[in-house]
Amino acid sequence: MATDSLEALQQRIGAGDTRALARAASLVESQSQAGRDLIAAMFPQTGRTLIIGITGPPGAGKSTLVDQLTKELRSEGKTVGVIAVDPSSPFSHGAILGDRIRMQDHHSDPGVFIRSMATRGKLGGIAQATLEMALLLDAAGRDVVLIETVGVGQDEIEIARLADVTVLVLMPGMGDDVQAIKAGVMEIADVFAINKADLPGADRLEQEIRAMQSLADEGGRENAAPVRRVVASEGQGVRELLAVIRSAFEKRGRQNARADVWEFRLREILRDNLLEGLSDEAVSGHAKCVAAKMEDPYGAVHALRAELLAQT
Ligand SMILES: Nc1nc2c(ncn2[C@@H]2O[C@H](COP(=O)(O)OP(=O)(O)OP(=O)(O)O)[C@@H](O)[C@H]2O)c(=O)[nH]1
Ligand SMILES: [Mg+2]
Repeated sequence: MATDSLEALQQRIGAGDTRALARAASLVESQSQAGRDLIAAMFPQTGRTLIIGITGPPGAGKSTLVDQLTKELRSEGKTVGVIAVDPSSPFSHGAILGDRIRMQDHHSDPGVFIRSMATRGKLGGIAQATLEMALLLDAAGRDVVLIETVGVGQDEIEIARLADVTVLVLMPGMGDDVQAIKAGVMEIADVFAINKADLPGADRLEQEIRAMQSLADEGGRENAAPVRRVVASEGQGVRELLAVIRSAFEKRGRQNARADVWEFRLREILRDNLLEGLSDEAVSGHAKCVAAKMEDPYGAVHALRAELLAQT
């Protein structure tokens, strides 16, 4: 892309032009250099957006909550960007499609920009692409960006941590599932949302969360992540949840919170960037050699590094 058109695009995005934003989103989505150049150029304008990560097990009501948070934010006059990420499954495009249909209420509203993203079966990349999309929306002046990730595996957790504030959505009746997902997942939550509080079992779920928090008990009770009940399908408790999300971010101190988040983001970008420079075949080729004891692991890493350096 010629420099002048990149500049023109930058100006239009800065002015809040939704079509320019859609065009830039495509550049970012295709992980093109032009997309990165654009974000780098617009980076000084970023940092005003509150990026909220919404994660949790399938069916907990994340999309319904994203929809309700969007409604609430729009009623405040705030502009919103929504990124729906599916890092793990190539089969759940149906879910994302369903979410899109649900979000159609907002489709005629230029104050809501929705983008869904899925992996293309490449090593790494999705965390970086998600972050780039969030930064683009930030540069474009969106007040709040909501990132919904599906599932609670390692990949999803990493993506959730790219946000300024991470909300873990749980629902009653998961029984021992809470136990199953607690390892490594509970810690990422800045805020717990107990959704479907209209169903039986919300009390028990809240007790389980509190019990886990007191086991971890890192910074004492007042530092424990707040727990809020919502009925997303009815919009109940959504305003309160939003207030809690905002204060969770403010409480850590804006600058500190940002530096913490950026430390994580930089590691993610670095890792994705490095992996991006290598083909899947190169990595799996060395893996086969190491498995067959034809190469030691450090030799493999050395060879892969040499391959990366040769490109620069
Ligand atoms: N009873 C009840 N049902 C709800 C509530 N919120 C959402 N649901 C329903 O729960 C189902 C799943 O909601 P989604 O918002 O699609 O859940 P999700 O977490 O986005 O699901 P995935 O993206 O597939 O992981 C839908 O049928 C919703 O209508 C609630 O507060 N109470
Ligand atoms: Mg969903």
